[in-house]
Amino acid sequence: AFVENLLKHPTFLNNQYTTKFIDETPELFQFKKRRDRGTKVLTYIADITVNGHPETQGRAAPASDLKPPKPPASRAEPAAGTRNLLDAEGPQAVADWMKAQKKLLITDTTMRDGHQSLLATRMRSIDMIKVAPAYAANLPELFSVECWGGATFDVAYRFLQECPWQRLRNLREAMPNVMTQMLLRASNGVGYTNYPDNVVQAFVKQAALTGVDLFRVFDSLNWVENMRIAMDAVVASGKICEGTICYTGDILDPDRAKYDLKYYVGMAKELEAAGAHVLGLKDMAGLLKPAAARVLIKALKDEVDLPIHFHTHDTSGIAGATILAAADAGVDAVDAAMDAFSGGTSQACLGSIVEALDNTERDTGLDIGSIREISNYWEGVRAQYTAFESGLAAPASEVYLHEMPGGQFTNLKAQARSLGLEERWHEVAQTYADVNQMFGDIVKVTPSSKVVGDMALMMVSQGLTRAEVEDPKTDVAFPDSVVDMMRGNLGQPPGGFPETIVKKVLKDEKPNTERPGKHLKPVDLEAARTSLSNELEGLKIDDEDLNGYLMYPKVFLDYMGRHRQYGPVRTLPTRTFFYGMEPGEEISTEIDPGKTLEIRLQAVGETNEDGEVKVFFELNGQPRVIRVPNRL
Ligand code: BTN
Ligand code: 3PY
Ligand code: ZN
Repeated sequence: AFVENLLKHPTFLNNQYTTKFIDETPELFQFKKRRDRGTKVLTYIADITVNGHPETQGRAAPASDLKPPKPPASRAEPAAGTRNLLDAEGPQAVADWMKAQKKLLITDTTMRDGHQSLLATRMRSIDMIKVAPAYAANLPELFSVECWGGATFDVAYRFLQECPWQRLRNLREAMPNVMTQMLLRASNGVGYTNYPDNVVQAFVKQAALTGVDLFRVFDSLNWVENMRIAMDAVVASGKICEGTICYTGDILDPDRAKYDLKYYVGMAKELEAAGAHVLGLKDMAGLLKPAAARVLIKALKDEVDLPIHFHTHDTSGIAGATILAAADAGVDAVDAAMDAFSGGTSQACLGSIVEALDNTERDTGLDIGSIREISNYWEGVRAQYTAFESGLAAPASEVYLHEMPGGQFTNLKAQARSLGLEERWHEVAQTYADVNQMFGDIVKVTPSSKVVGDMALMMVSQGLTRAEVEDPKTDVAFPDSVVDMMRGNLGQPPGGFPETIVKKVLKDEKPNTERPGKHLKPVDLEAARTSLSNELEGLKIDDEDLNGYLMYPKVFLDYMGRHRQYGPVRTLPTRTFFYGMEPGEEISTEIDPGKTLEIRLQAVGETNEDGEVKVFFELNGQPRVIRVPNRL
């Protein structure tokens, strides 16, 4: 029961760290008193200074003398880039342009997959927005900047107390010439479950309006049927639809014949026919080996007419070799992360790829000096997030055994640790592989990867083997996510799920083998807007907020509750946000465009008999006293 409850805990449902905040401080949500934004921000700083931030407690802290990182200066006015081409001539023109390039095109993933895979997705918007002008000015030849979607959407609301839409809007403004890119889980949106078709459509429409130029659309079971709603919506928005294959197995291994070359070429053709402008090849675990990349890229180039955009992870340590092999075989674009956010479960090192191709036929044309400057900035950013480092100390060939996606690896490890299974990690890895086989050898990527992870943790903690789970005579309480997937609620893998496991999980219940969205009623969007407005005391709800609420109703409402209490904390320096302030320290924070608060912490008082602490500030030179409960 313990494991069951833990697995159902909302933070685990979303593969994130636990937070004690909502459970332990319900009174904050009932807080009604109207206060100005300055006071709210001071209240936040006072609270964190006295009580600490729940997410960094007990974790390694950054060096006490760490300075906020300085972004590099812009060297020129932003030169025209891919974004200008998209705006002027549309998505097909960008696809044609890609194919006509000799140079290898590069996407920088630092602002999305880089920190999702290395820092549990915890990078705050301000750290991105500060460096965005340097990207626009100094690296206008980048193909795109991946900066939105995947897990970043809910983590922004849930853990960073900021609006993901505002992040996108600000980045778009600061980088007007380079395409922004997002990761979209097709009918699962940026969530973990299949949404009604009209919710997916509304979400895509809004994302395109707010600032996404290129949508990488994938399905967690590689089911093209379940990608059409999202792909059609992207095409309708006028933006670039990157229909994406998720790579698993090993095309050169005759024992993994389910995912052979023919399978991938077939899927690529389906995606081309479904209207993709670009073909994405998403190797989320980093399983594509160099020799296999040569074969696969060549076959895809021969068999489909789309430009190919390759994404991989460096968990095994040889992603760089695979990228160079793919470049040799004619891949059009690849993903990499800025040096300071590369390697391990993240992407390969951007600067090293640029150097490796320097003065070759595939020379990227990117300026290595600008890359170094930007990476130096990211190095300073990363140092502020030591609390969220959960890294792999060395490359691990074990990834070819378990096939965990880079974004899941560290999270699953953290979950294993919290279940007391840290010493048994290699057993978890083996069991993850066993569960994959038991489920029929499926693609493992959010959300299907989470289902496999839930099952593996449950089996290791209960000491169950695959044979015992499959034995009709043993009684097994399956995690909810497994039941849901076997019901067909994430769609169908190639060939369907094995009958043995479906029967065992569902007993006499019949699974749905049609597209899940076919059976979901459309949401009445205007009714949802009205009821949300009513829950928020008549607040006017714009389309961005409505779409956030439709993806994550509870997460969004909790965010709004905290926003009312603490105001705009998104522009606080990262150190202040996670650790509060020291007496004598001064910071400034721009709470609205042009409205900057100068904040100085004077002193922190003693806790009085009511358990309250007075915190003494100067706000723009005026003394202010804030009282907060001491909850320690
Ligand atoms: C979360 O992690 O749940 C949201 C971040 C906000 C946490 C606030 S900060 C001040 C107060 N003290 C806590 O322990 N939690 C809240
Ligand atoms: C996500 O869906 O968040 C992923 O990164 C999948 O690889
Ligand atoms: Zn990835």
